[in-house]
Amino acid sequence: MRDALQKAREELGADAVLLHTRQVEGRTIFGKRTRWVEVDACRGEADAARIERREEGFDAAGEAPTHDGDEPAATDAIQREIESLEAMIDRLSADLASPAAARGASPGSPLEARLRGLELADDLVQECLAVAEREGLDSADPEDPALTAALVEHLARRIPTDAEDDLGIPRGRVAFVGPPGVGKTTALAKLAALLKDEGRRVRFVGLDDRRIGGEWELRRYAEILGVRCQFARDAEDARALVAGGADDEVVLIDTPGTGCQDRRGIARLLARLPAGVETWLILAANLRDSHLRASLDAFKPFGYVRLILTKLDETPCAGAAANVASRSAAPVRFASAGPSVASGLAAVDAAWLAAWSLGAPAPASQRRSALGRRGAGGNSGPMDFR
Ligand SMILES: Nc1nc2c(ncn2[C@@H]2O[C@H](COP(=O)(O)OP(=O)(O)OP(=O)(O)O)[C@@H](O)[C@H]2O)c(=O)[nH]1
Ligand SMILES: [Mg+2]
Repeated sequence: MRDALQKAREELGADAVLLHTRQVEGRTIFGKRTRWVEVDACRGEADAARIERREEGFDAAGEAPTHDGDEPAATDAIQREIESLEAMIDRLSADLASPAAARGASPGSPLEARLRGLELADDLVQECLAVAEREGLDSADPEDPALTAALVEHLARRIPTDAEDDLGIPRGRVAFVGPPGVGKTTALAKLAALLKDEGRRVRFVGLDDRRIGGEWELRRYAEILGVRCQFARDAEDARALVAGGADDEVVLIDTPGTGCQDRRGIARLLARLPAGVETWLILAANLRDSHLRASLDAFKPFGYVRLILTKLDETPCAGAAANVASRSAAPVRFASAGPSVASGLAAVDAAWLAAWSLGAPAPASQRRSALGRRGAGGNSGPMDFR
């Protein structure tokens, strides 16, 4: 007991008080039987009294608890935890109300079964069924070309797209943000390769100081592509690097992966991004639908103007493309399929995304060059990477 008190005083200070002790039996990692004493302690008599009152389920005379020392910080942390749990519950409720719940119900027609099989979001499934009914099309034959064309047309109208005269080819300074591992750095390198093919000057600025190897990956891509590459150590550095350089240069900014629950990481990245930088959100089509939705929300403070959807080759649920695209106010501008930097990034638009999600071929009129120009030669067509 004396040892326990001594240890508690070393950790918590001279006025440490022991609350509970209990003997515990167990084994060491080598399997030998052992016993130890588990000790609960706190700082000073006042804390001990407060803990006792809480354990009994009330605060003295119904008074609001007084805060001192670290308590406000702890209360804030608990508040944040509660908010994040509430957000999680909201998302789970939304999931239950849509496709997952619907999977439990009997899928009415063969068309409904097909749409749910593609994991199209519930609201889009209902709309497609309504279109089929309104147009008098046969829901028993989901392969019917007239039905497919009507559904592609409907979904395409639900997806925001770039204006004809604004192809969304990055100009100026563009930062790629998004959750960890979605393919931000790869998409950045793929886009740089396309821009270089068009004779554009490209420079990389790296802000990824979080992941071991993040800097190396960008540097290596830069070497392969013959692109200048610089790394910013802090916000001031980032401002200077991004502001410098030629006016006709495209500066592509690589950022650390930031989880949609990581509010602190998002705030930190926002503070590091220089003003005047356009932000694009990168999402992977193989993420769960609830994760995609949470990411669309979590990155709103960046004011992202375009999306890139990656890993289309890795997802079994084609519907993810229409789900993401229809929920985002910013258009999905490029889609990526495959890790190779030399290929697999193509400009896409609403019609293409709708066709992809329904497993239909892209309309011939939508075939464009890799960067999205209509009629530019040598286009293999984005649908080739299905
Ligand atoms: N199959 C497939 N793999 C991809 C695609 N894009 C990227 N990858 C792979 O996904 C992994 C992660 O790619 P990165 O570009 O490093 O992802 P990131 O978002 O920059 O990752 P962090 O910086 O760690 O957040 C790598 O193994 C890439 O080769 C894609 O479209 N399809
Ligand atoms: Mg990266």
